[in-house]
Amino acid sequence: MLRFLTSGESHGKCLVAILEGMVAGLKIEPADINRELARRQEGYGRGGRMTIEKDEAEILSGIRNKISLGGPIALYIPNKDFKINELPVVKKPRPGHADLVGVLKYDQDDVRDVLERASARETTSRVAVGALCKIFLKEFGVDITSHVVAIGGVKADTSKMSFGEIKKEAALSPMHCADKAATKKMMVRIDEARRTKDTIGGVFEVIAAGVPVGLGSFVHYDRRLSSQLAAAVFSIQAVKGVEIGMGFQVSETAGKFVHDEIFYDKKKGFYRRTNNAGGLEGGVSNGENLVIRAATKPYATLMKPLQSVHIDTKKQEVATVERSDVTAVPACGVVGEAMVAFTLAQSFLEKFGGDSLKEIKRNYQNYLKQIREF
Ligand code: EPS
Repeated sequence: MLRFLTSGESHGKCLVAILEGMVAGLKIEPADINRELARRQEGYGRGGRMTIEKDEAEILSGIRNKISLGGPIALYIPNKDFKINELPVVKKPRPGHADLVGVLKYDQDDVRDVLERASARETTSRVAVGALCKIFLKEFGVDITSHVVAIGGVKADTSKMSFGEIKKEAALSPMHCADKAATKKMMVRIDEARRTKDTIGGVFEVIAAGVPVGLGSFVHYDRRLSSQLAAAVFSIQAVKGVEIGMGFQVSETAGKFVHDEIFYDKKKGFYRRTNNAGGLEGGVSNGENLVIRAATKPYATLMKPLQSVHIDTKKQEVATVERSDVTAVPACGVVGEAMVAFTLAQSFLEKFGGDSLKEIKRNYQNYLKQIREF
């Protein structure tokens, strides 16, 4: 079973991740991990922290001469802004953040003891783990990308674009948005939110191409790939909604416009001309691209703070103001890719098994033969 743990506080010494269950024999280039970490730091609308940090992972164990050994892989990412012991106490919880529920639940008298771990800085570790999973999935021809499809109500139109075009255009956009005109409007929207000392959320979409038919299962609720992917993406800080394929729109559209008709070609096998299902039917991947969208709430630290209550005096006061982002949806998309990559890697290992890359590839090829000969 593939699993991972993360540790670390936003302004602590470092962030740590351990990925356990990865096969032996996988070639891992540290640059491939660091490139993903750099992508997570991008995006117009970020706060000052991203100019301080240059996230880079050091591989502590599990890899020898750039090849995975099959044991746990431990990653260490130092924080440049390491000042957790000097930071002031926080007494006025921010509405929308984990601040208040955190102090109540963990019986703390300083909100800092909560926010340091609740911070989305933790997603750095997840992206490092996701990068390892992406390297693994690449061996099977799976490619994952993300793009921002809405910010503060400004929507992108990418309906006519292919996976390749979206990936290329999103990489060129300061918003990770594949629609050039929308990128500009989104940046104006962010400037406006900054000016009014407000924050905004948005929607990102993760697409996985090259996923074979048959990952996940309809036989039991916790084996559905759709529910595993939704849970993984829902676990990202600030996410308030997750959709697959056509998503909520299916509820207002007639069946004939929703379900993807089935075709057959000797070379391609079974295929579809549309992908409203987002690559998932019956909780199982159907061989089309996986398409998962997530909506994030506006970020909880407002420079013009909302009403709150001092946790000691119980007097009405405005919430604490911490350095933060106006928006971070492009970064959320990169974290979404990582969570999708981890979930797919888990699913690959479960279906095809094996302790070495060679073994799982052999099993995978065998399965592809079964599908071809069906
Ligand atoms: C983040 C680092 C944080 C914030 C953000 C995400 O840096 P700092 O708190 O030092 O300014 O920019 O965290 C939050 C939005 C949050 O609510 O905690 C990062 O590395 O992504």
